[in-house]
Amino acid sequence: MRNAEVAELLDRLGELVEAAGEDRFKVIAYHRAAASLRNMDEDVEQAWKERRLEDIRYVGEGIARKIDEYLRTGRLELLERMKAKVPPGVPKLMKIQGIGPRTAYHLSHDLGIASVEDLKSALESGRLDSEFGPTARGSFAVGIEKLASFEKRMLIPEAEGEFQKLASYFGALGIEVRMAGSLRRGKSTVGDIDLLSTDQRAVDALAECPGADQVLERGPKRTSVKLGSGVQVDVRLFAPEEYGAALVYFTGSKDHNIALRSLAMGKGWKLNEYGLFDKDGKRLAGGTEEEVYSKLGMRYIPPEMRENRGEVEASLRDELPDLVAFDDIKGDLQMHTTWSDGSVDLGGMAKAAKERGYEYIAVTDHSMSVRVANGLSEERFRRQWKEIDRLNGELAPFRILKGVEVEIKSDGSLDFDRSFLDGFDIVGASLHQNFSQSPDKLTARALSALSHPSVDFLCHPTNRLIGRREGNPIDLRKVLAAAKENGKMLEVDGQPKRLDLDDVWARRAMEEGVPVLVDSDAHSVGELDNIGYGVTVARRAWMKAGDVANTRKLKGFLRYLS
Ligand code: DGT
Ligand code: CA
Ligand code: CA
Ligand code: ZN
Repeated sequence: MRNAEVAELLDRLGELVEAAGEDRFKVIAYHRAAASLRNMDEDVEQAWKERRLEDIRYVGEGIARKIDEYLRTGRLELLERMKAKVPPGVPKLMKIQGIGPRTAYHLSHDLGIASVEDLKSALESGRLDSEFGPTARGSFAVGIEKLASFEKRMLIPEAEGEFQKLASYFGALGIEVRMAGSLRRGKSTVGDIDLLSTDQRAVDALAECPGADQVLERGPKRTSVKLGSGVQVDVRLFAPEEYGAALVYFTGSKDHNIALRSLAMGKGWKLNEYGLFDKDGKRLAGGTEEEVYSKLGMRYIPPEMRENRGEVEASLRDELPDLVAFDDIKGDLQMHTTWSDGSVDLGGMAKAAKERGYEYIAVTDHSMSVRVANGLSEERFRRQWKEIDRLNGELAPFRILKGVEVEIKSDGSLDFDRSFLDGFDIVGASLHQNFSQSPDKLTARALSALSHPSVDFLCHPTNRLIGRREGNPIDLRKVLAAAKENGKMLEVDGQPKRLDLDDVWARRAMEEGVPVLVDSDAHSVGELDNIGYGVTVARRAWMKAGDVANTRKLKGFLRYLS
């Protein structure tokens, strides 16, 4: 599959075109085609060989020609020309929040600042004091900070992908390794990958791993490498009687460890990565995690809960919740098809969902004012409903709910009026536009959707894009209160770049008694798996099956909706 590679190329081209200050529509077109390539399940090279590039969504004649040139020759003339035209570092500088093409051009072309590091040292040296006022300089500094903290961390699928590759590499050598760290806890972003093993060969094997570009540290009990992708991986070696304590320690979180350690100290014991010891240094536990927790008088704590957010106390009182699991989910309530911006047709999505064992799904294509996503008019929705009715006949007892992700417009009104919206089985409302409004206005938009009689849930409430855009500054306390008052649900969107609501707010929603639904927001068959990331968020939010609306069976869910 070269889809990711070609998508990357188009994104690069889009960035350069944007940096050159050229046509906005071209920029959007390149990025949109790139996203479409990433989303699709088919191999772009295959489509190319069969001369079907233009059948790919958002790939028109011009972009098809560029993909063809690249796959034929391994390079793209236009990209090279743009690289020559755009001063060095401009696309990179534009990644800093608050720096647009013009400022980036000025910085690079006139001031010789060709990288984020350059900008940082120029700011520190005072060299820019005569060029920019204190407000602008302050916002550059904030933007640099944010970029740095974003760029260092991976989203879960990337981290999982790297882990899978490593696990099969070690597996082929007959070496068992276990995952620890933030990846095991299911955190939405992962800094580096932590592995543990009891097998002596693991430390050398990691250093010799084909993907390892750079060995950062190599000792008898620990190796640390940097992979070609820039990801750092640590492997640490422990004796079998230490392994459980090591798993606890390196799974973390640090705050969880500190809480455990002080609990041990309270008993006059010592807890570290090698085991739990009494005051004479005699080993009390260490071989397994269960043993360590149990010796401390606790139930085993699932890794997702280990954030020192009350889990230690709950475990001591034997009040840990029985966390929701993927198998509890009976239906997926947000997904897109080729009717709007998905890459698979309705029948394809429905059949794939049925094969996954769901009892129901909701198809929630965008409504008409989301033009970039090819949003549907009333008339097109009516045609889609006919197709849904036909498919429901074919796939019964599996059920496709007629859904919509209806746009909340700038004034808080919805794309469709009530009489039309009531024709849907389920209505999710969301914001995709005009985020520059004041926090009050943005909050009012969400609240007005939550008071609309036809709306069932609010989609991705903050609109964050992890690593790229912080959530909107809406008042989530008010959103929770309104959802509760009006009996609406809030979404945990399982797209790894969204995970919105996040774990902290999902937990607050649950505590306030606001029902939450967990869905994939899939735009392709493969992305139906996103729901697993959403379930992880729900587990990190301490949710039981009963706290997630779509763990209900079809009948119960329909009753609940009405
Ligand atoms: P990351 O990699 O930034 O996404 O987050 P983690 O949680 O994987 O952190 P990492 O890789 O620095 O360390 C792995 C675990 O090791 C961490 O979750 C807890 C444990 N750990 C690391 N440093 C300390 C420490 O100074 N004190 C304690 N108690 N535990 C630590
Ligand atoms: Ca880590
Ligand atoms: Ca680490
Ligand atoms: Zn959406």
